[in-house]
Amino acid sequence: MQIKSAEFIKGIRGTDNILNEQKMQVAFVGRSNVGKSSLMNCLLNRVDLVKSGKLPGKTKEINFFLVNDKFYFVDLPGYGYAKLPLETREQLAKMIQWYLQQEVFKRKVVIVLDIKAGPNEMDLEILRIVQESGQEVIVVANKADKLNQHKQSEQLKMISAKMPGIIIIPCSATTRLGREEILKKITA
Ligand SMILES: Nc1nc2c(ncn2[C@@H]2O[C@H](COP(=O)(O)OP(=O)(O)OP(=O)(O)O)[C@@H](O)[C@H]2O)c(=O)[nH]1
Ligand SMILES: [Mg+2]
Repeated sequence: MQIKSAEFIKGIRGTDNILNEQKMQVAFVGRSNVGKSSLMNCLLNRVDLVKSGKLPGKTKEINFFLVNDKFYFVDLPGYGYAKLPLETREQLAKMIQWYLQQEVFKRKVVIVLDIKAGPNEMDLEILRIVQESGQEVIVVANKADKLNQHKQSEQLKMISAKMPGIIIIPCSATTRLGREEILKKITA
């Protein structure tokens, strides 16, 4: 897929008319700091369209980006950032689950993992929710640039064992590894 255009439309925290539009939503979910926003910039060939950063907890709303005037990329806040107050973490977790349970025209969910850490309970819970509701899921293991080839395949095996039957795509927002493969899945 060629990215011809990408623009920020809006950030939401609860119900909104954008959810009723007849456009596919490609949602990026995962733990705080795994690189969801960076990966979106990489896929969209943009440096800083999606706000990313050194401080975890950067993304606080559900942000919609219109791609090629055709579908939305949806950037979700990360979960589990330990330095946020428990109440805030719970609110964010609720918002993510609320969004994933909204019935929309069509949705694909990209679960972003850190290849070094693999999935935690919340990642596995989200995988269950998404699979039970029959939505398509794409699992990517980001920050592969931090590991050598041998370590990468070890980690991919570990992740596969925790997520049986799912293809795990190794990727890096930094080196753009895996970009084409992810875009293919998104548009398949
Ligand atoms: N080495 C390396 N660093 C990365 C990669 N992707 C993201 N990062 C870095 O990881 C940090 C977090 O990236 P973000 O894209 O803000 O992560 P996020 O998942 O959107 O974080 P939240 O919005 O807090 O949930 C930043 O310092 C990025 O530069 C990658 O593939 N490789
Ligand atoms: Mg983010």
